[in-house]
Amino acid sequence: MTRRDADPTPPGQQGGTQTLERTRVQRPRLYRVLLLNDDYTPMDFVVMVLERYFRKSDQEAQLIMLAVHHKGQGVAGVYTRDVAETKVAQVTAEARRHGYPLRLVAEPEAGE
Ligand code: TYC
Repeated sequence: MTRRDADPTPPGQQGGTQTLERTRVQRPRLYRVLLLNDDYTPMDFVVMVLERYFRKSDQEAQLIMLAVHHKGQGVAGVYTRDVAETKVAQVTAEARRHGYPLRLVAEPEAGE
């Protein structure tokens, strides 16, 4: 792309040189928000969190909650870093308000 305003040529010498500027954009790296199992957080609370904070349907939320309950952890959602960290903070705060030990972590997707 040529940009007149990026051309460092002083006034009066214009017309000789133009600046060709190429801009490369990169996709932001993505982070998984992992939900970790524990023995005390009620199943209904985890399902509510998945629906309200991670926009899962009731059916999806039940499946993810049960997978975490049986396997120890599972993916609640995948987001850019700021969004992932905000969700971890918001859900952790909500769990603590209820007195539940629910834990979540954000981790970069493999290979990134
Ligand atoms: N294991 C919990 C129970 O039996 C339920 C649970 C599921 C807790 C998923 C946390 O991330 C979690 N009440």
